[in-house]
Amino acid sequence: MLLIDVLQCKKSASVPFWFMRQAGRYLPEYKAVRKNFPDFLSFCYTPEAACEVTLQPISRFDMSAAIIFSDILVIPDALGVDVTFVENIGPVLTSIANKAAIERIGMGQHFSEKLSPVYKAISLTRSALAKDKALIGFCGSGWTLACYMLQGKSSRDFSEARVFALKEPELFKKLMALLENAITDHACAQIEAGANAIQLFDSWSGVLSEVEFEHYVVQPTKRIVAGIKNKHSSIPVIGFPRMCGAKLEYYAKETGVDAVSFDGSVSLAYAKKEVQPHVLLQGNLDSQILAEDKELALAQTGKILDRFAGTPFIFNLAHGILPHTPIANVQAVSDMIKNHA
Ligand code: 1CP
Repeated sequence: MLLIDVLQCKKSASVPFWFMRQAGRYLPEYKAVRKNFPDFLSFCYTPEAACEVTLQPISRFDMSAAIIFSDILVIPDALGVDVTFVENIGPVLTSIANKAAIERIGMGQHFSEKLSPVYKAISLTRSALAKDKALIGFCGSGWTLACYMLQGKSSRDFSEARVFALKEPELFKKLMALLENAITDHACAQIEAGANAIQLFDSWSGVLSEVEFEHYVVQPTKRIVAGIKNKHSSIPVIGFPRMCGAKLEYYAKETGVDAVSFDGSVSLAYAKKEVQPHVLLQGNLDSQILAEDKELALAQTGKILDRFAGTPFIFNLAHGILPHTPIANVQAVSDMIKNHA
């Protein structure tokens, strides 16, 4: 598996690539399956459907890895939080920003039973996927899951979640400890079902101050990575503290992740100079450029490849593929990466 070889720092002639949200609404074959499930979570919990859409982008674009079709919010769902996905709004959760609610949620037997369809989807997908392609499992990391659970919905700055953490430090600590256990458990179970690598999404790390970033992102991630490695020492972990800017170097040095995914909040020069000496890099084509302008996307892809090809590197986007992205643009970028020698 090219992706795993590179994550284990083996020399390779070609650049592995995959795209965040590579299974999604920009593909007509995804929409055809999606329309059978009015409820997004029941789609995630139907192993055959999740397996089918996980494989769709690989058939079209021949990426080096598939990422299991699921969502980060399956963890709050399995912990007993009420989670629904509302069309054109996104996730809506019953906020747990009070003592009684935090004390009510927990792992128990229910947790792994609820998530068993995800593990079934992983084992089906691993069997169906070509042997040279890696299968990536994933989880939201602690802060990002806490954001949705405390705020109850998406937000630009998650100010209610931040304020809760500052005003109720003991309750927040309790919630984060519970999440760290749940995330470690879910990551390990995905590995045991057949995932070859794990990505931890900390999508909302960019709203935090330096001190908050240390306590809500870096230290929890460090404990989660140690927990995963304790059981599965050879499985690579990729961390994605989205939009964290120059805090990325510290995250890379401190958390124990094997690789970091980076976005446009740092330059290619910064990533190469400050981060690559510590961990492998994955990134960072702008998703909007990919959606809007094929020529620009190819020019940017060329710049990224010129900078990083020949070093251990995984090509990816800065964030997920947008639903209006033309298939031709994804095809052109994929072809360019594959033909880059
Ligand atoms: O109907 C649909 O098609 C809903 C869109 C959708 C999809 C395709 C959602 C709702 N989730 C997903 C799948 C998903 N989510 C994957 C699949 C694997 C792949 O990449 O192909 C992954 C990795 C995720 C991860 C995820 N979900 C993140 C982390 C990455 C990121 O985008 O920052 C987050 C924050 C979520 C929450 C979520 N799920 C869906 C929505 C609309 C949201 C909210 C996003 C927000 O708050 O802005």
